[in-house]
Amino acid sequence: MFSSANSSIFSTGSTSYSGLQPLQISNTVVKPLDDLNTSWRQGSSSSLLLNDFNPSGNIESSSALQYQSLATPQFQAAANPNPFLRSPAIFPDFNGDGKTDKIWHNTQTGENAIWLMDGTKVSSAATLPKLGPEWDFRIADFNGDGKTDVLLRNTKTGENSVLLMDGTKIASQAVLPTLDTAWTPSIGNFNGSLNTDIFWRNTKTGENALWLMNGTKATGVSLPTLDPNWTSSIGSFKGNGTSDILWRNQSTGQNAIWLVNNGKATGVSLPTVGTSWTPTIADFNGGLTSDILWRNKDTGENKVWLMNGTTPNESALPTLGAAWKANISDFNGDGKTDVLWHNTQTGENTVWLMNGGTVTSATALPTLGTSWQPSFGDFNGDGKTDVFWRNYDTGENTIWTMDGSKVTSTTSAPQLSKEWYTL
Ligand SMILES: [Ca+2]
Ligand SMILES: [Ca+2]
Ligand SMILES: [Ca+2]
Ligand SMILES: [Ca+2]
Repeated sequence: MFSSANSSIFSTGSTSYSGLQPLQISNTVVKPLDDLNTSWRQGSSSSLLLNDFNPSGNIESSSALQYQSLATPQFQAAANPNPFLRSPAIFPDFNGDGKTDKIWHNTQTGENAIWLMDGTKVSSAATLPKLGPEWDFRIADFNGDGKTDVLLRNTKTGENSVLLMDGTKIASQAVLPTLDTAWTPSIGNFNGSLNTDIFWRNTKTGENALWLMNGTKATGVSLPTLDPNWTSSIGSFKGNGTSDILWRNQSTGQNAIWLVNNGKATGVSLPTVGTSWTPTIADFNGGLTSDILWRNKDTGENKVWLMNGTTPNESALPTLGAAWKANISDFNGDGKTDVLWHNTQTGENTVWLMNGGTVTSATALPTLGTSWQPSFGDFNGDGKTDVFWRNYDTGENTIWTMDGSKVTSTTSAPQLSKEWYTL
């Protein structure tokens, strides 16, 4: 969700992965998923979801291929005070060491790879098995062990599978029920267990549902229907750390929040904001609840809604021209999200350190040519977000280790030919 998706680091909404090619996974470790599918009953979309899944309880998916048992969960010391910034469902961390890892997809060969990172070094690299080009993916942590897992979704057939990861190995994988391709998944945590869950939205019918996950087991819950003009982002507005849903009506500019508790959604209306504005969920005051950054794509205006629960308190921010793209992260490690602005026409970069609705400093960073695209993570585990730059013309990679508004080191990472895309 970074790069094209990186404007919505806290949003695992359906738009977040739009720039990604499907994840294809090759050969060695596991059987092809097609083999697994035959062991799981096929079902059609919403009827399976709503009738079979709800409300009668748990459906255990086939987990025929258990290659190894999961390691005892080990949580690293929390370097950043904000759990959203440490989440392995937001920043990939396949070995749970608190250092962001990289996931790669080769858009020509369909190969996939993982780099486990230790600061600016690649401590371990491995290839993942292969699947067809129609597979898309989301990162999550379905078993709550602090290690990133992967939801695979077949965009042609509606098949779904889960890979529970342990470093570069697939610890187990399982096939989940098939859902019609109109259903789009987002990752959140809707019941307060450590395991992340799946919010499903049907973009044709407007139906909504949750799959509460426990490892490879899904419990389905249906939610109210909302017409398809409404698009969802996942946030956390209640203050107990679990996920809620921010809704925006793309044709009217209306906004609303669903507070989700115990599988029930309670709707709250927010003020209407004109349709040229785009929201990004963040946490600018470190209150551990979501705030909203609004950017106007036509005028370049920006504003923050600091949210007190579901009540917005608006602050205007400086205006930046339309070529500037906002990327939110926490570059000084204080738990309050900051903004790195990247100008897609000039390659200029500027970092805003934020304190609530105030820009406490705005600092120009080095300019890189426009072939370089940023992705984000805390690669050395010090709680401060670093920047991974990839040159999509040459295949070069460079890491900026960040300390607030300073780039403390610029280090080359191994080169990968340009058709490799990174999350
Ligand atoms: Ca890691
Ligand atoms: Ca996991
Ligand atoms: Ca910060
Ligand atoms: Ca760092």
